[in-house]
Amino acid sequence: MVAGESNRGTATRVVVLVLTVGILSALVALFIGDFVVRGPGSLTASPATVAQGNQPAQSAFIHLETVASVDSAITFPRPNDPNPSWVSYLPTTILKVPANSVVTVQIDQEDGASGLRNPFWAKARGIVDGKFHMTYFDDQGNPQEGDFSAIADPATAAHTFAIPDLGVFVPLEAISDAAPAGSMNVITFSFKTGKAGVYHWQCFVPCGAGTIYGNGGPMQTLGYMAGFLVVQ
Ligand SMILES: [Cu+2]
Repeated sequence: MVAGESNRGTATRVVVLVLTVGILSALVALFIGDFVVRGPGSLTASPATVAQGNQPAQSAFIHLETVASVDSAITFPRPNDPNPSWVSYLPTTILKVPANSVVTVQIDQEDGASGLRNPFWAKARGIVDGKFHMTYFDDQGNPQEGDFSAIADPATAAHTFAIPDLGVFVPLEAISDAAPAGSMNVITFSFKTGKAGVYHWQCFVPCGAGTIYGNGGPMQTLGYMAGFLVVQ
């Protein structure tokens, strides 16, 4: 072997190595970029428009919807979702709210019952006055309204709205089988935020139908049954 051939061999190996590293880097960048682009957007609380009795001056309002499948949304359609058949909170699960304030949440609940595995979560906790307001449909399909500290039967929970680190747990009653098509239960409650921080929140009903124990898919994916409350 002459020296020239050896140099050419080395040069070829270097070129192959550089190309390989370059291609791998590009793939990693594409993967991360795709995740960032497709990740859930955020929803910033708007100033509260409804007087809430004795609540502090600083207050905020968040409007959400829970659906049996993303493609059946009434209030917040989310076209081009990668999982249109998944159960979900809408429009997103990344919620931005002010620190040291009262946050009022309205949830348009349209899903049927999955039931709570632990009846403990049927009781509301950590909310202002200990009660949530709910308009709903009874067993006869008649519209009803009232203030509740719990849902009567843990088996009729569709979802929960829970922020464990803030002690907030709210059960969401399933839509009655007798309710007219396209109906929703509207659940409203308030909770207080303290210091700034990022708090995980999630649903505690194993509502991921078709997954192991109902705890896969939408229960494990940001933007469906879990998210972050950004207190700022
Ligand atoms: Cu759920």
